[in-house]
Amino acid sequence: MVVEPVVYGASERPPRGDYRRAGADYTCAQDYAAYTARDHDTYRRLYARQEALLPGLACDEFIAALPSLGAKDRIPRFEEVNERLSRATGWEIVTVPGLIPEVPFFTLLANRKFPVTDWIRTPQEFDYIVEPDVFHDLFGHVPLLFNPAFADYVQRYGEGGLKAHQLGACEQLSRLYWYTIEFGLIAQAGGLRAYGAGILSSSGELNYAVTSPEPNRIQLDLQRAMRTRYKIDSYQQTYFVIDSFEQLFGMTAPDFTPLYDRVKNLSDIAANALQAGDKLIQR
Ligand code: HBI
Ligand code: FE
Repeated sequence: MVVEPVVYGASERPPRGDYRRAGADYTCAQDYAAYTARDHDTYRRLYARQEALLPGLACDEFIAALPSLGAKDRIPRFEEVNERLSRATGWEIVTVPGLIPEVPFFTLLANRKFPVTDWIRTPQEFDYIVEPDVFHDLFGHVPLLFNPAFADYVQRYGEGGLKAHQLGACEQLSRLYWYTIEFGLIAQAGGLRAYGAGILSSSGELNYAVTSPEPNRIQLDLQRAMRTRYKIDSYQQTYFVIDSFEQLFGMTAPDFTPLYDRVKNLSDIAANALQAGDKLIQR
């Protein structure tokens, strides 16, 4: 789940995180002492509920890597996760107070650093939260960084983001992020499975994305995804499907510049629309 870093006017509630803690690169230290027993219990409950939902819905690689997060009954110390993650794929998670601007975000990814928010939602927000908290970022995003092909894709996405920023193509690239890293589906031997963090960390959308007859499911095409608008506060109306993480990595090998040039002159596609040429994927 990604919400644009919003400038909070005086009338709106301030961002959840304390950005005064952050340095120039927007990273800070995980404030482990600040967690209350209630915070750890919220994490334990979220983890237990989501783990029980995974079989038959989450991709094989996610299920295999999840135990690498370590503790289930408390919020893990990020440095504990990093001991395993850095050995697996050379990635490390860094702490951020919340959503950060695009260029610092892309810069971190390009350097194999994944930004993980360190605060956790309140019990009242157990079922839904607008901004990414530590459960969304850690449970949703980090396990697949243990998979080499996916980890390479995320770094290449970060490198592409810095290029996109120079070309004024961030909107197109954020759609690609949304429809892969956040809400992507993958076709596996057992059937369709989720690999996107926004799906994997959601108690309701995980079953919906993989099994509901309502949404469109389309074979991933970069241009099509970059043209497609998305919703940030409801289940997706369209999901894009890949065949493997190696395929996803391979798709992003060529320079995106000609792709941006084409997409910029084409109209946006509504989140629920189908287009001629869409390769529909059946559940
Ligand atoms: N910041 N912490 C954080 N996490 C994200 O996933 C994130 C972000 N800032 C911007 C962003 N995602 C999206 O706009 C990307 O498409 C760039
Ligand atoms: Fe996310």
